Amino acid sequence: MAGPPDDREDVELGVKTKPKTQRPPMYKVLLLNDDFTPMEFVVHVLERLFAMSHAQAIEIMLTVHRRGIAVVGVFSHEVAETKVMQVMELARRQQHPLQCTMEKE
Ligand code: TYC
Repeated sequence: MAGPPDDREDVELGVKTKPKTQRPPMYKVLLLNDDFTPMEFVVHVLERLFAMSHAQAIEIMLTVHRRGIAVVGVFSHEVAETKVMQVMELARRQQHPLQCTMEKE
């Protein structure tokens, strides 16, 4: 910064500088349980769209099955929206009632 400290524009104008630690908001992608979607289909979706290992996918699927809901990943708004759409589209094509949603972190 050129000049003495009180020459700085933000000091003179009293403009608040945004903290450097500010990050864009992130979104949790959530998978919901239902009584009809086959477990293997949920595992397949988690492997294919969330790049999980088979073991990880089984673990998350079982968490959703037992607890009703689980976070499957945290992404930017755009990526989260795309993931939700892809899950819903795969489920729709196979006529499974699987539900996926997103929520601001
Ligand atoms: N509850 C389903 C069953 O017993 C399996 C399931 C798991 C469905 C996770 C949805 O997000 C889900 N077949």
